[in-house]
Amino acid sequence: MGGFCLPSVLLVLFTIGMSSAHSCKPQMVCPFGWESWGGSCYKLLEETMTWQEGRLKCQEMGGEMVAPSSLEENNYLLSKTIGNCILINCNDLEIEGQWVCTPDNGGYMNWNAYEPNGGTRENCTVLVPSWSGKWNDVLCSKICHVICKGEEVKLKQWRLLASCLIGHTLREIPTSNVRACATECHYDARCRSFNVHHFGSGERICQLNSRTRYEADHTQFVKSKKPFTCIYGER
Ligand code: GN1
Ligand code: CA
Ligand code: CA
Repeated sequence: MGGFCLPSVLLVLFTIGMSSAHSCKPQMVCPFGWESWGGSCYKLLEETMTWQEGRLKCQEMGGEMVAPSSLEENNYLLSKTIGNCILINCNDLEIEGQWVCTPDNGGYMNWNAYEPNGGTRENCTVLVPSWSGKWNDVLCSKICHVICKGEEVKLKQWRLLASCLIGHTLREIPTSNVRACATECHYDARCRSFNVHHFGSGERICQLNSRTRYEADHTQFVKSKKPFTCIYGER
């Protein structure tokens, strides 16, 4: 449970991800399923796709297709790699030979020897694992892996109560802990509160709710039978 400010999240008052009076910095987190590296968050997408599709997909997920700004970051991407190319968010579509990267990566480039060489035919960029991560300009229709990059965010304060809100589930996620559930809720614009159900088997389920207890019928806010079989969280 590293990262919690209070001695035990389930024993004392129920607040997590907080910056409390002393000894607690605001906790920066990546969304569930994204990996934290160098103060940013990264996600390797499962499917391969074109450069344009990769840009859109990453934006839909609240990030940008990655354009590394250092050799360290380039090597990090290389270490994530499966397959034979990763799309890089740099292009010379507008003006041939004038490479533009998004978001601005400070002008970092890592072209392989004799690249870029494709003239007006090759206007998109890939990182080539078999070239130790060096870049190649390629056709924008080339199908490659995509890594999205996003910002770490402050985990907001959550009030936790030994209850559950019934009947307003947006979606359920198995095998989750309270913090992961809070993070998941944070990243779902529709999520207003969450429940974590603890079952006898040790299994936990994270339920994202479309309402808080104030917006629901009070009979739907049910006290946990044993102390922590159900935990409800709201901001
Ligand atoms: C590939 O397939 P070929 O050899 O014509 C590559 C070029 C590289 C070149 C380097 C679509 O071209 O971008 O510059 O190898 N084309 C694609 O040898 O990946
Ligand atoms: Ca070009
Ligand atoms: Ca090329």
